[in-house]
Amino acid sequence: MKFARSFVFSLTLSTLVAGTFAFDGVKAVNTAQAVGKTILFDNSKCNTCGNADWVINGAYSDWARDLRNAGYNVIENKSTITSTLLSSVDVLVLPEPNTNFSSTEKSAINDFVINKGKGLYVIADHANSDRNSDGWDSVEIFNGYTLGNYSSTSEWVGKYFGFRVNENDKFQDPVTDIRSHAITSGVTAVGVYNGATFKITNSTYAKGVAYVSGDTTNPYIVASQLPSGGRVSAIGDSSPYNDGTGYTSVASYYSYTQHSHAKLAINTIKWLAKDL
Ligand SMILES: [Ca+2]
Ligand SMILES: [Ca+2]
Repeated sequence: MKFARSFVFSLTLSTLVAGTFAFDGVKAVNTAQAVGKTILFDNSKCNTCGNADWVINGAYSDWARDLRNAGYNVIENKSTITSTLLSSVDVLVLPEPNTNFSSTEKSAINDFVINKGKGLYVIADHANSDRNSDGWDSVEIFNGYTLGNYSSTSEWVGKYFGFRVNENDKFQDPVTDIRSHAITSGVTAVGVYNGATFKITNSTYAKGVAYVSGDTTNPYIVASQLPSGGRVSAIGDSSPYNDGTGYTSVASYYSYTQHSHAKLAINTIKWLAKDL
C-alpha cells in the first residue's frame, strides 16, 4: 500500500535545500543533510493504546516518509521529555497523548516553544477518548484538567499557547470552511472523524484556520504564533493522518491520501519549522 504511488519525481538537491518543494514521492535522497532540521514524534504517552497507532512506524508512517522526502530528519521519542532531549529538535509532535505529561515535562515543552522559539504540533482527539482507562484523554491532557473541571492554575495549552480543547465530539467529512494561512495553502478539505474543536484563549497569538459547519467561533484547526517566535499548531483529530498501516483496528482506514490531509500534514510541519 505504501508503494502504490511509487512514481519518482526528478527533484534536484538544490530544490530540496531551498526548502521550497515538498512532494510525497519516494525518491531516495539523503534528506537529513538536505535541510538538517529534526522533527520529533513523541511516543512516550500511550500513543498506541487502544485503537491508536499514531507512530512513525505505524499509522503515521506515510506522513513520516513524506517529511523525510521533504528533507527532514524524523525521529521518535519513547523516554521522558526533557530540555536536553529537545535541544536538538526543531518541531515536537504530540500525537494524541493518552497518559499525562509530568509538570517537569510540561515545563520543558513550554521552554522549548516559548523561550527557544521552536515548533509544537498538538494533535488531540474527541472528549471521552481515554484509551487506557487512566482517567485522562488527550483533551484533558492538553487542557491540564479533567472533563468539566476547568482550573486556571493547572491549565496548560490554554494558558501558554492561546487555545484550549473543547470537550466535544465532532464528525464531518469533509470540513470545507478553510481559512487563508501558510498551513492551509493548497488545502481545500479536511475530515474530522470524531474529533474536538478548540476555543481561542488568546486571539493575538492563535488563529482559527478551519471550522466545522455551523460553528465559526470554535476552530477545528489552529495556528498560533507566539511573540517569542515559537509556533504552535493544533488539530482536533488524530485520524486524518492515518495511513492504514497501523497494527490495530485503525488499519482498516486510509485517510492520509484523502482530501487535503497530506498537504496539511506537510504544510503544518514546514510552518512549525519556519520553512513556510
Ligand atoms: Ca488515558
Ligand atoms: Ca478521532
